[in-house]
Amino acid sequence: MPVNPRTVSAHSAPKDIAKVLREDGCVIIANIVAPELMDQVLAELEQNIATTRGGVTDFLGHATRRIGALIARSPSARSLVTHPTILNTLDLALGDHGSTFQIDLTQLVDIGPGEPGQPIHRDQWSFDYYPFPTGFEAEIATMWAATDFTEEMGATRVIVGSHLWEGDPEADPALTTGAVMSKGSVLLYAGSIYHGGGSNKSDVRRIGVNIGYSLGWLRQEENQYLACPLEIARTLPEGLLRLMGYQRGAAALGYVDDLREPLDWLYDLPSVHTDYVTYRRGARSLLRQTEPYAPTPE
Ligand SMILES: O=C(O)CCC(=O)C(=O)O
Repeated sequence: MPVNPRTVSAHSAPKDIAKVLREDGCVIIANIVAPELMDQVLAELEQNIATTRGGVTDFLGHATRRIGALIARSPSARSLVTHPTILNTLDLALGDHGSTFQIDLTQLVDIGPGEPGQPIHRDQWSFDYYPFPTGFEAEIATMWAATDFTEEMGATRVIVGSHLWEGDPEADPALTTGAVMSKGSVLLYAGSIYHGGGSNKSDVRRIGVNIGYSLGWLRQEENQYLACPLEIARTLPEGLLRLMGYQRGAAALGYVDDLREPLDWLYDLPSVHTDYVTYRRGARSLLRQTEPYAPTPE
């Protein structure tokens, strides 16, 4: 008998949200942002949505439009990426597995009427099907409801508890349930959980904003350095830049030229060397800096 994803309140403590995520592989946070914020995201992406066509494979969905580069294209989407409840939950859920974490991808997923269900999959398969140990999360995604998510409209389908399945068995779609939620709510789901976009049997579009996060030592799915022009990057808050990858993924991963932090490269600052322990202690907390970056040369 399929089990519904659990829903928690927007005022829940990150440790309680992380607990459900660890136990079930997914959790819905109800009404975490105002529906108007989601309208703003859609308005900022209107042109992109209007000029984007459906996908070319069954996986991408022929009646599904996917729009990326959300940090460059939608200033309002940036506040979803850096939402404190999400970052604090990720810190607990991903934190043990790396010095830091980063954005994996940003993508609006607009499922049109008549679209059949997406093949059920694990997002972590994108890491070349590496067999991560059961219970080890390398990636956690969010799906923000930019419209209501109903069963009929194609709410994301999940198999609660499947993040703990050993190996990669074939999943029976009959085991899935829809992550039903209202506009302004968010579904968090582990890279190891079986899930997929639902079939849209309604006559309206189901639109979600999919923002994924992965361990700092993995390659990002969406290349943030190329997806966001440098002149826009230089206007962004420090924490967001660090999440985009302008921060080493671990002490020696992703430095530029003379062992420089990518953020120092962005602002043409000299290199500051840190040892592994110092780096690991400080890196994750810096993701929470929400002010525009103000470089202070030595
Ligand atoms: O649109 C959805 O609900 C899920 C999308 C998804 O899982 C994917 O595209 O990998």
